[in-house]
Amino acid sequence: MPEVERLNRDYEHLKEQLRRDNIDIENITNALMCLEIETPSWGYGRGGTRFGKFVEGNEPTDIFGKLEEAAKVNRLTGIAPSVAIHIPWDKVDDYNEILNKADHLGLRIGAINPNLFEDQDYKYGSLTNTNPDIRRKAIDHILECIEIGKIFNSKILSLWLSDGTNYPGQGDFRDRKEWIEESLSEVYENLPDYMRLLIEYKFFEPAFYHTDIFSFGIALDLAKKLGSKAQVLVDLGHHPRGTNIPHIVAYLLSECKLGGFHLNDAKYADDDLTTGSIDPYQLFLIFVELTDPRSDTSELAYMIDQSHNEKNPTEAMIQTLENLQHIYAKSILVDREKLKASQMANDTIESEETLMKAFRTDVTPIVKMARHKKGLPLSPLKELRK
Ligand code: PSV
Ligand code: MN
Repeated sequence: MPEVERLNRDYEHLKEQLRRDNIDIENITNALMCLEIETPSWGYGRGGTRFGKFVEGNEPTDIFGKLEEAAKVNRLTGIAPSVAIHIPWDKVDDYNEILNKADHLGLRIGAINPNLFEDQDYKYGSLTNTNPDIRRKAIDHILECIEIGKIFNSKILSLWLSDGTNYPGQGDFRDRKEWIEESLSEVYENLPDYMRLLIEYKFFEPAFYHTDIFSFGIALDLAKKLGSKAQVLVDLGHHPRGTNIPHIVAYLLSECKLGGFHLNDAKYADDDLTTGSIDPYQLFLIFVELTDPRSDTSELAYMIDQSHNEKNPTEAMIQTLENLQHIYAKSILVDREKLKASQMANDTIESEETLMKAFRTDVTPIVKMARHKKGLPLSPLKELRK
């Protein structure tokens, strides 16, 4: 049977099944057609570990080649029209060249990521360095990134601070807190109206004793002190094992302080693996919070932050997008009224069953129909490998 015919049959079958639960399949298909996920320029290069890097030889090394890969991904999936950049990894003399290239490829540049972790001057911290000249240099770099963002009309300045210490007594926690607050105030004052500052936290690494912005609580506190244009960025790999990330997401949403995600998956720490590869159920529970009718996600930035050592980065990117489409559709299937009723009645089994029912539903026909309606290949990964 031809693929489209099979799809129509499976879609009608699922439509009927969902109708019995008063779910309109078209709403989910339409929602899926609107989903957009940003891919990172750095995710198209070959990743590595400190033990080595295995290259195939055909990975792009500059921003222009990376944009071509991103365009391929967007052409095949239709949901990744923007690309995040990292400065200075993507530094060029004339940013209009990036602008023109992106435009030509049907892409736009999304979040600008300053890099405060590689320069030799940052050995003992960037915004928290005891040397005021180095703190100045770090602030100036962020301000430069705001200027670069203006060229692209970018709505997001995405800040991750690697600052921390390795040994007890090495740094003064309170001085460092003050320096961060001072620096970020200056950054905040220089943001154009349309740009938001997203503060990314990370439990540990590269520092092992303490990290200045190690938790969502600290990022939230900073964002609240700064104002409405500052929000928190949740990188899924930046938590201690066992952390309830869906709870963090719900908390931030209820405070209107969830700015965006760095999507990936992890088995141990910041593994940067394909999103949904290790714990798809956790990803589902995160999306259950995001698709809760009370959540305002209109400005939320879904961004990928992955690094691949053995997988081909472009293939891994498509796998991630596919996983996200499936999980997103499943999360919309949750019967919210039923869930609320069972929660109010303290019926734990029924609450969990309500989630499980949605999670177990095979939404492949919806994902494929959303692609079909946009004139995209039904199986982007297969198409790429042809
Ligand atoms: C740090 O681990 C991080 O998650 C930040 O977002 C950086 O910008 C990115 O990874 C670099 O790969
Ligand atoms: Mn990240």
